[in-house]
Amino acid sequence: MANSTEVNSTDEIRMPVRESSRTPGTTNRLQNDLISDGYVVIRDVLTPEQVERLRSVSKEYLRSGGKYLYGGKFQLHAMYVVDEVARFMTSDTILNRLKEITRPLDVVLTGECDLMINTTSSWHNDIPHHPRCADGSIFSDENFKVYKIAFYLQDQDENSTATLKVRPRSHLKGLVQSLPAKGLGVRAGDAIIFDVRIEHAGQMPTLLDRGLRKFFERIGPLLRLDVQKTFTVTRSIIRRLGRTPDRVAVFMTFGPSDAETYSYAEEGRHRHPGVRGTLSADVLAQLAVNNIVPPIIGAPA
Ligand SMILES: O=C(O)CCC(=O)C(=O)O
Repeated sequence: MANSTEVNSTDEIRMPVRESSRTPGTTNRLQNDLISDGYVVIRDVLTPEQVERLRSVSKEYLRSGGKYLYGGKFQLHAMYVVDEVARFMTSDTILNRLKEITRPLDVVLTGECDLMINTTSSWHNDIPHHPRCADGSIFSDENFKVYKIAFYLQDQDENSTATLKVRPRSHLKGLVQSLPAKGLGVRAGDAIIFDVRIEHAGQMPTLLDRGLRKFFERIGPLLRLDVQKTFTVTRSIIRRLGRTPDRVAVFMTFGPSDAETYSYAEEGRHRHPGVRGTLSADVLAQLAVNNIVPPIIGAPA
């Protein structure tokens, strides 16, 4: 059912919908869909002006900042380096949605917050290093509720090669290539929230991308080229010649304040021990008002 036109039941949720389930012990529709399918799309979270601003801040930063990677550029833990991204990702608009998902528990931000432009990505999940991935126990753990919120800052049709693809329900099964894939059609301003265990893929590398990367990997060391940079620059020339618009996105990982989220974040912290960041006083104040401790990954060891 690749690129199915079937719609996940929450695909049509529009802002500002407040489906609070204030009764303890009950779950709301966002929570139910995430638990069963492993992803939801929430429409119109951002205004066109917010999309425009976030896109321009991200592009401006990535012009000189970030790392050449996967055929594009990438900034890990972006909220520590771009204050406007931190402000944006911790705004009431976004935190209120996250609270709906983590309630009745508080929101925990793990500190993972990626900014990217024109990167490629094949099928994967975001927990390959988690100790409980090896024996598969993480996939049957119904208490594991760690999610990523993704903003793609351009329209991405469900059949476009650029759009995020998921294998619904694979978050409960592990890497299962036999499950049908679904392209998530979004408009700039929509949010996609997905379980970090779900199998997903972004803009897949084309045959040309694969060929170029192999070629640069072979000749790079001989010519003392930075392979990743050369690959990215070549792709960007090809994109420009083909008038392909930039593909820009921002991601942030979060979960409820429980043992599973803390353990996921700790594992990330060990993998990125060098990441030490500061958040502005305004961002820290906004987190405090919302009962959110500063993200674990950026905290001093
Ligand atoms: O480039 C994309 O859309 C995929 C992003 C992704 O795989 C991730 O954030 O884990």
